[in-house]
Amino acid sequence: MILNRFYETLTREELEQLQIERLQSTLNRVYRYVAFYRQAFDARSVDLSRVKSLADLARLPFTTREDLRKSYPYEMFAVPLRDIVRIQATSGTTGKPIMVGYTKNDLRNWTECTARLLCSAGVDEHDVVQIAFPYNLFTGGFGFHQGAEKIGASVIPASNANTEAQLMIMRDFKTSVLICAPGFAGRISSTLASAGLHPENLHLRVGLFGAEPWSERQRTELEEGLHLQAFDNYGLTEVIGPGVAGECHERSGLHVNEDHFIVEVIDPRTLQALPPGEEGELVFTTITKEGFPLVRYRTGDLSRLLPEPCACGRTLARIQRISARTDDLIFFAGLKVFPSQIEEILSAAQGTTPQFRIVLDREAGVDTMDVQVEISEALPAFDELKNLEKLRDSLARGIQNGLGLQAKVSLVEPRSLGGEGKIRRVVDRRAEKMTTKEP
Ligand code: DLL
Repeated sequence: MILNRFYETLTREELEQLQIERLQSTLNRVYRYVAFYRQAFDARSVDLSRVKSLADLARLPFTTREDLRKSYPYEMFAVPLRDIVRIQATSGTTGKPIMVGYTKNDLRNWTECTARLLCSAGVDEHDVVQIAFPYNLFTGGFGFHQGAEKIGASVIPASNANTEAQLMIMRDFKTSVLICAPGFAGRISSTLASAGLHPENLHLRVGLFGAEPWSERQRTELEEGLHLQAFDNYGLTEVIGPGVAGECHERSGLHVNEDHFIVEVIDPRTLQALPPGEEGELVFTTITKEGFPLVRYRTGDLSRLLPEPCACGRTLARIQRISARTDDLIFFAGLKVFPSQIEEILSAAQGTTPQFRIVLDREAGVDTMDVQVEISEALPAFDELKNLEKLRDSLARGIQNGLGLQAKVSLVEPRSLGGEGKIRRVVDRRAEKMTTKEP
């Protein structure tokens, strides 16, 4: 099913014409209203009147997460706050989050984008859609909610209720579509199995999963464990949230909503554009957004453009499922965190920057995080057990309060994690246990 046949099946020439018109208008707006872009374009002597084709994009500067972090809270907004009707946020690399704003038009376009992905997964007005993404500053809950209502489905904002409550709703309300992170879907599946229930007791037929990396193996397990057809969905808060790209029934690549976002793939080292088929970092330029437009935003996500036409009939380009990231972003229990954010909390509590290591593992299908922190020799009464316990608890509390993460903190002997600068910051043992099933 194609929701918006006009835009989803344009010829390449028609699409590029539309993109360039929308790009020009975006560039003029950001130059006029966002100081960051005015300075960045002026520094490169960009003449906007000479941006006449998509190839000219390459002359424009990139925008990075660091640029957005520095613009906290509102400096990247391209309209006055009175025109902003929604604010969402993503966690920053350190300290402050990245705030994004939507105008009424932005919300309309975002709704259209997620509605398209729901439609391409076969969701319609007869479906009961259960959204098990949190409804908060994170974009997953609200983003899909709007789209599912547009389709006319019956939407249940189950949000972050626990797996037992999700299952009860699912069974009693006859949920047919589940939308959440694949890791959480795995936990729902495990809870179902441990309750001795068969997936046929449920009425699920479609799952839209995303917001974190997952594999084909996880797809198979979720399909077996929950009796549904699973679709991959990709997006990021800075660009809009969910709705940037998603799979159609062919399930071989995610169609990018290219009438709203121009996608490029670049070599993250040379920053040069790569030809279709080659793996590199995804870069997006928004071309309809009013509140928070972005030019050449470096996502840190590695993927490739799939050049062949898709059998579904859509002409929108496809990207392959995200293979990895260029940075050390950790995906943990539905949350995203950079080691630098943990470091910041540890140093604030300890008064010094401690050596630390983050060990990620999986026990009984659930992610665990152990933050191993070297005790400073300067700490008074290092040998007093009570002091150590206090320190450990206060670090764990700091991580919980600051980042919402439930992590175990282990205090280890000075210099036991290795010499200065040699520590492997993150040890992820989950890959070999990347299964949604109980061991
Ligand atoms: O995760 C938006 C979203 C919500 C997408 C619901 C899909 C479904 P952020 O919290 O800003 O936004 O995180 C964005 O998550 O840069 C990727 O690294 C990762 N990510 C998102 N979707 C996928 C996916 C939302 N399908 C960051 N596969 C992105 C792999 C994904 N990684």
